[in-house]
Amino acid sequence: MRIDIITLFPEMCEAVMSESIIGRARAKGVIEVNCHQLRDFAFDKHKRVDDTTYGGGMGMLMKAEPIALCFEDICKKTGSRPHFIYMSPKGRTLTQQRLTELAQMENITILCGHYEGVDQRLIDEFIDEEISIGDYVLTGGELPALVLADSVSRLVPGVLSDDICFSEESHFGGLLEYPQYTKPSVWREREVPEVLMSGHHANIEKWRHEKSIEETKLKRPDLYEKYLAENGGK
Ligand code: 58G
Repeated sequence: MRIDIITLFPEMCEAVMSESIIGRARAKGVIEVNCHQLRDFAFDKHKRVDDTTYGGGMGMLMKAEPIALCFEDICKKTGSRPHFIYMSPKGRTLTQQRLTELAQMENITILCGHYEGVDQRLIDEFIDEEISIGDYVLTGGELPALVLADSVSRLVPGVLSDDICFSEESHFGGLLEYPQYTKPSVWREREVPEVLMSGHHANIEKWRHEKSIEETKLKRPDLYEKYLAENGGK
């Protein structure tokens, strides 16, 4: 998969996407990430990427043409028309389900907005999908774009090592994950649940499933209700 990010802060995006698992996946060539400086596509003498809004109001908006030119350059470089996503609080909230669909795509391009957003005509002409990472407003689209790039990348085959492989659905089949423990077996007088030390795999499975249900009922009653509706008698 190839991910292109259009931003006024390419170094910020580059830095985040160079660390840890994502950085390693890029080095291995399993994913390709390119961060583009939008200002390089502003061809007026002041390299303007923003301007005042028609109809008044105090805010500034991002101009359409630099974004269009940057995206068209990406199309030329990829020899394709990538799925073009705008990170926006107006978008549909990102879910693990949508991520599994996006992970099938060969090329995605992510636009990071600033100021009060982007000229609506750019959205109407080019944007395939507006995505939000949650109901709150940030100063820029970079953090949401990086959340999307990270969460979609880890679903691409070869990005995660076998021992940290992901579960197919979000929340482990509609439930929250069971509690987990590592060494030492006693920490500050707290012991690891005995069943986990028993080596009895059937009992361990049963305990984990019960804990998952308990945890979900307590912390996410909305998910628990859905789970009950789908798994009725069981
Ligand atoms: C209102 C305010 C509309 C994504 C700002 C558009 C982007 C939150 C999210 C904007 C974002 C999210 C300008 C700054 C988009 C633009 C950007 N804030 N919830 N802010 O995913």
